Amino acid sequence: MAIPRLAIDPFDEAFLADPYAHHDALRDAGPVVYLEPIRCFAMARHCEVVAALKDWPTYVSARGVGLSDFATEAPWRPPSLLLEADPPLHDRTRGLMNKVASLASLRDMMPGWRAKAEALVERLVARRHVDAVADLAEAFPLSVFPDLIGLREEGREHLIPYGATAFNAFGPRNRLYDDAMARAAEATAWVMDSCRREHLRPGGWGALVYAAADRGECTEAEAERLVRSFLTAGVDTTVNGIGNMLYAFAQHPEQWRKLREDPLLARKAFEESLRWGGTVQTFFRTTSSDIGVERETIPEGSKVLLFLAAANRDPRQWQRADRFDIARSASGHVGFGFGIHQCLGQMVARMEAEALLAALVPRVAEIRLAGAPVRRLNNTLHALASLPVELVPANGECKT
Ligand code: 4IA
Repeated sequence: MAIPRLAIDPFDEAFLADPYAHHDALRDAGPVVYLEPIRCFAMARHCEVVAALKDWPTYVSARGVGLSDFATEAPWRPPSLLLEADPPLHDRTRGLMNKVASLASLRDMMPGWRAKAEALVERLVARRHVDAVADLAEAFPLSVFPDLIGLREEGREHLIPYGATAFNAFGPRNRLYDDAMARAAEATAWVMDSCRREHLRPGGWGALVYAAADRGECTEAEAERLVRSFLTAGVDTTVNGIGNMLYAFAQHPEQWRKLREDPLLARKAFEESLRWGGTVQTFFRTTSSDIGVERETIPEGSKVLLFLAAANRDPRQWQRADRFDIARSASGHVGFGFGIHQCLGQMVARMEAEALLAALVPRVAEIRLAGAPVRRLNNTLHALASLPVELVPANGECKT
């Protein structure tokens, strides 16, 4: 058996508009495939994706986790000290950031986040017809996350466009890449400037990174770049994670009823929505040595595309993988990645989603689709531009 050569372009706009329609072909072709249009290897089965993510010495990140190879092409921005780094650098920065993004500091935030979610949802239920993207999926994270970091107020509207740019930049130089770069200058400049010590409020996670620099755990310049990681990774991801979750419930009203009957399923529901309709669809690694596969060789220095979202619906791993079922155990999903790079902010994402669900469940009987959802194409993210819904008010019949 040779490595199958496929003509599939996973960054083609038809693919990006409906990636799930193409995953069977990728998974069924073999454990490793070669994608002719982008000239790189790829894996879409759960077992192989997890194995590659675990094996960081072989599948490295420091040459970039997009299609562009930092060994031969200059990155569009200075590389991330977390995402685009390998041990030992990665372990030092990650250790520092793990302490900043502690569960304890998040727990303190939760009552305030819940109150904000409740106030938002009450306003929206009164309006009844809303855009679940702008009004919920964007509005809620933007009302809590920038304050968590301690970001200055002015210019926060640049956060989502900056995220969209960064995630498009992991793909090939297609139209999405070029359009993002053409519009990137202002948002990028604002984000870079916002990472400076003097622009970060005391007590926020940004200031805590600089406190680590003061203790000698990193340099001032590293602190600035680490704060940038929060701003790149923390907004467009949670926005679309929440958006995709609300869309999943709009498509599966019986699952929303199930959640209302048992609100303790909220945590599982968010995990299942990440498995079933995840935000981060793909990531690359680069091979650090020749790897023997199927009597062929993946040469050293090859880009390998990992289809996280396809792994998350691999029927080899999950029963009825295509079913959105909030009561199942989605644990083992790779929506937050896996291994040493697994999402640093995953608890932030969970707490945002849970605060929002806790506000919605008792107040909303049904999240009813009220128009055609519009996708926002992105080379990495499964994103929504708008999701018109009717929030059907609950009449106090809910158990909570
Ligand atoms: C960074 C994988 C994604 C959520 C991500 C994007 C950017 C960064 C980290 C993670 O800039 O460090």
